[in-house]
Amino acid sequence: MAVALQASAQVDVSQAWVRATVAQQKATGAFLQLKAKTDSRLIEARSPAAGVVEVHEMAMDGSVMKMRAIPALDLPAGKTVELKPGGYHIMLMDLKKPISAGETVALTLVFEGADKKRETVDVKAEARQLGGATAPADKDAHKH
Ligand SMILES: [Cu+2]
Repeated sequence: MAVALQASAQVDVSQAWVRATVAQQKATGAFLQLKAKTDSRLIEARSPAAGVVEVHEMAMDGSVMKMRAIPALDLPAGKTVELKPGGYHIMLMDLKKPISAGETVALTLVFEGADKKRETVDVKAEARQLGGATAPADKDAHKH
Protein backbone atom coordinates (compact mmCIF):
# COMPACT_ATOMS: atom_id res chain seq x y z
CA MET A 1 0.00 0.00 0.00
CA ALA A 2 1.33 3.39 -0.89
CA VAL A 3 -0.11 6.78 -0.15
CA ALA A 4 1.24 9.77 -1.98
CA LEU A 5 0.38 12.74 0.16
CA GLN A 6 0.38 15.18 -2.72
CA ALA A 7 -2.60 14.42 -4.94
CA SER A 8 -1.47 16.64 -7.79
CA ALA A 9 2.06 15.32 -7.85
CA GLN A 10 4.12 15.56 -10.99
CA VAL A 11 5.18 11.98 -10.44
CA ASP A 12 2.74 9.27 -9.35
CA VAL A 13 4.17 6.91 -6.78
CA SER A 14 2.49 3.57 -6.25
CA GLN A 15 3.09 0.06 -4.90
CA ALA A 16 5.69 1.23 -2.41
CA TRP A 17 7.10 -1.39 -0.09
CA VAL A 18 10.22 -2.07 1.90
CA ARG A 19 11.82 -5.42 2.49
CA ALA A 20 11.61 -6.31 6.17
CA THR A 21 14.91 -7.01 7.89
CA VAL A 22 16.22 -9.49 10.40
CA ALA A 23 18.21 -8.62 13.53
CA GLN A 24 21.67 -7.16 12.83
CA GLN A 25 20.79 -6.37 9.23
CA LYS A 26 21.84 -2.79 8.54
CA ALA A 27 20.56 -2.30 5.01
CA THR A 28 17.49 -3.10 2.97
CA GLY A 29 15.73 -2.05 -0.21
CA ALA A 30 12.62 -0.02 -0.94
CA PHE A 31 10.68 -0.71 -4.10
CA LEU A 32 7.94 1.20 -5.89
CA GLN A 33 6.52 2.26 -9.20
CA LEU A 34 6.99 5.76 -10.58
CA LYS A 35 5.11 7.39 -13.40
CA ALA A 36 5.94 10.95 -14.41
CA LYS A 37 3.54 13.25 -16.23
CA THR A 38 6.42 14.92 -18.03
CA ASP A 39 10.07 13.91 -18.30
CA SER A 40 11.50 13.89 -14.80
CA ARG A 41 14.23 12.36 -12.74
CA LEU A 42 14.36 10.90 -9.28
CA ILE A 43 17.32 12.76 -7.82
CA GLU A 44 17.14 12.05 -4.13
CA ALA A 45 15.51 9.80 -1.57
CA ARG A 46 15.43 10.18 2.19
CA SER A 47 14.00 8.23 5.10
CA PRO A 48 13.99 8.76 8.85
CA ALA A 49 14.52 4.99 9.17
CA ALA A 50 17.98 5.07 7.60
CA GLY A 51 21.14 7.11 8.01
CA VAL A 52 22.01 6.85 4.33
CA VAL A 53 19.62 6.48 1.41
CA GLU A 54 20.76 5.99 -2.19
CA VAL A 55 19.17 5.15 -5.51
CA HIS A 56 20.77 1.96 -6.81
CA GLU A 57 20.80 0.02 -10.02
CA MET A 58 21.83 -3.56 -10.64
CA ALA A 59 24.51 -3.98 -13.27
CA MET A 60 26.70 -6.79 -14.53
CA ASP A 61 30.33 -6.48 -13.45
CA GLY A 62 31.98 -9.18 -15.55
CA SER A 63 29.77 -12.17 -14.77
CA VAL A 64 28.67 -10.90 -11.38
CA MET A 65 25.51 -8.89 -10.75
CA LYS A 66 26.36 -5.95 -8.53
CA MET A 67 24.51 -2.90 -7.34
CA ARG A 68 25.79 0.60 -7.48
CA ALA A 69 24.54 4.06 -6.67
CA ILE A 70 23.31 6.25 -9.51
CA PRO A 71 23.05 10.04 -9.28
CA ALA A 72 19.55 10.12 -10.79
CA LEU A 73 16.93 7.79 -12.24
CA ASP A 74 15.33 8.94 -15.49
CA LEU A 75 11.54 8.89 -15.59
CA PRO A 76 10.33 9.34 -19.17
CA ALA A 77 6.90 10.98 -19.46
CA GLY A 78 4.01 8.57 -19.19
CA LYS A 79 6.16 5.51 -18.69
CA THR A 80 5.91 3.42 -15.54
CA VAL A 81 9.37 2.83 -14.11
CA GLU A 82 9.41 -0.06 -11.71
CA LEU A 83 11.88 -0.32 -8.85
CA LYS A 84 11.94 -3.97 -7.89
CA PRO A 85 14.20 -6.65 -6.42
CA GLY A 86 16.92 -7.39 -8.97
CA GLY A 87 16.54 -4.00 -10.61
CA TYR A 88 16.48 -0.38 -9.59
CA HIS A 89 15.84 0.12 -5.91
CA ILE A 90 16.11 2.64 -3.16
CA MET A 91 18.80 1.47 -0.78
CA LEU A 92 18.26 2.15 2.88
CA MET A 93 21.56 1.87 4.74
CA ASP A 94 22.71 2.47 8.29
CA LEU A 95 19.25 1.45 9.52
CA LYS A 96 18.37 2.91 12.89
CA LYS A 97 16.56 -0.30 13.92
CA PRO A 98 15.29 -3.53 12.35
CA ILE A 99 12.23 -3.14 10.13
CA SER A 100 9.47 -5.67 10.86
CA ALA A 101 6.88 -6.85 8.37
CA GLY A 102 3.73 -4.75 8.63
CA GLU A 103 5.58 -1.65 9.78
CA THR A 104 5.23 1.54 7.80
CA VAL A 105 8.41 3.20 6.60
CA ALA A 106 8.32 6.84 5.58
CA LEU A 107 10.17 7.79 2.42
CA THR A 108 10.67 11.20 0.91
CA LEU A 109 11.39 11.29 -2.80
CA VAL A 110 12.74 14.35 -4.60
CA PHE A 111 11.99 14.67 -8.31
CA GLU A 112 13.33 17.16 -10.78
CA GLY A 113 11.50 18.06 -13.95
CA ALA A 114 13.02 19.04 -17.29
CA ASP A 115 12.52 22.66 -16.19
CA LYS A 116 14.71 21.94 -13.11
CA LYS A 117 11.75 22.49 -10.81
CA ARG A 118 11.92 20.20 -7.84
CA GLU A 119 9.09 18.40 -6.18
CA THR A 120 9.12 16.47 -2.94
CA VAL A 121 6.73 13.56 -2.46
CA ASP A 122 6.21 11.80 0.85
CA VAL A 123 5.43 8.11 0.61
CA LYS A 124 4.45 5.53 3.19
CA ALA A 125 5.85 2.13 2.32
CA GLU A 126 4.70 -1.03 4.04
CA ALA A 127 7.39 -3.45 5.17
CA ARG A 128 6.98 -6.95 3.77
CA GLN A 129 8.76 -10.17 4.53
CA LEU A 130 10.09 -11.83 1.43
CA GLY A 131 10.12 -15.60 1.54
CA GLY A 132 13.22 -17.55 0.66
CA ALA A 133 16.58 -18.48 2.04
CA THR A 134 17.04 -15.38 4.15
CA ALA A 135 13.70 -15.68 5.94
CA PRO A 136 14.20 -16.06 9.68
CA ALA A 137 12.84 -19.10 11.50
CA ASP A 138 9.15 -18.71 12.21
CA LYS A 139 8.94 -17.95 15.89
CA ASP A 140 5.32 -19.11 15.98
CA ALA A 141 6.10 -22.50 14.46
CA HIS A 142 4.69 -25.39 16.45
CA LYS A 143 6.52 -28.61 17.04
CA HIS A 144 4.48 -31.74 17.72
CU1 LIG B 1 21.34 -1.46 -3.29
